[in-house]
Amino acid sequence: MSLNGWIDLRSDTITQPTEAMRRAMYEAEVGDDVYREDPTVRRLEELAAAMLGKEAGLLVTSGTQGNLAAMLAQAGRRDEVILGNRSHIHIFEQGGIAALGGIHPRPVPNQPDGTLRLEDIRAAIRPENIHFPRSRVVALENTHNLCHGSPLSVAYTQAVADLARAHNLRLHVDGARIFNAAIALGVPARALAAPADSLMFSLSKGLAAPIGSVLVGDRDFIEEARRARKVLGGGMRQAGVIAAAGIVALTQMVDRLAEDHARARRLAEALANIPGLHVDLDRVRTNIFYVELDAPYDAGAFRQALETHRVRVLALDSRTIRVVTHYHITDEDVDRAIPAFQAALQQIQTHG
Ligand code: TLP
Repeated sequence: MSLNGWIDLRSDTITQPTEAMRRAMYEAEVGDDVYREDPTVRRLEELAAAMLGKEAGLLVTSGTQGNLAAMLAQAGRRDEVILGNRSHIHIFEQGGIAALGGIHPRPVPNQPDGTLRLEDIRAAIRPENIHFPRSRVVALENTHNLCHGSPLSVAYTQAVADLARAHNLRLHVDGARIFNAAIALGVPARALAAPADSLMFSLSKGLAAPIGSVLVGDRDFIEEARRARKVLGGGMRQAGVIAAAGIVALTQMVDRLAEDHARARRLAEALANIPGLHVDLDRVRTNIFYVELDAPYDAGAFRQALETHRVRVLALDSRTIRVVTHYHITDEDVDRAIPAFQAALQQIQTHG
């Protein structure tokens, strides 16, 4: 079901709530969640915690708020977080951990597969010294958005957790797309979450809920995160209307993510065959992939040309576009998109 005739490959965030979600929202039993009196929010939080194998969960308004609340709960002013130089927290969250939390970011290079090398993490951990901030948290991202939607394995996540713990640091996972990672790797999401002290995942991306992410972790962490969420303005009242859609997302929309991965794969393989476009097929593992354009093609012009065919993508820089499959991208949309990419390239060749 494409949206208003558009094949919108910009992001899985554009997905709209399913009929079952809209019905559940309408029927949701609600209360004041700041008083913890919303039964639907509590049900969602318990379900999320159980699915991720953690003690407790906390509904937050967005992935950005979830990551920030997790950092505020685990690090203070003058502390440091070790994170990837291409991580969403570092690139796309307005530097919120520093701006609002006084937490210093310590970026280390993301490898092409989204990992941070263990030796780079080790080297970034601060020894006790009056000149240095104190290292408190290591943050990973799974799947890794800017690193080709790569999933990080259980073994790798465990290795980072072991290293972090040996130095008294905590491990946070930005798991906005953790269920995509689980499906791509063929492991339960709880196995990917097990090594982490805190994990955020999104309801509002591939799972198609309209709003919300959930933080999971142990009870003490969740209580701190609940305080942090409140100061960030995220203490919601009758939030059961949001949580109801989230419950549908978790019970009905997880397994189908495999279809998004298969369609991304098919589209990526077709685009890789178009002269002028490059896709690193080895890296196409989930629902996100990147396409590089040969010089002198310009990604911005290409994006515009694609829109004349009612296909939308994101241009990341002058050579790179991002393609994301999701609930509203069907097999027919993939069939229609392929000639559109071909035609758009010809258009910018002729006019550009
Ligand atoms: N990602 C969005 C944009 O912000 C780039 C997208 O279209 O992919 N962590 C990761 C890994 C994300 O990809 C995102 C959103 C977030 C956190 C933030 O989630 P929201 O948008 O709910 O604040």
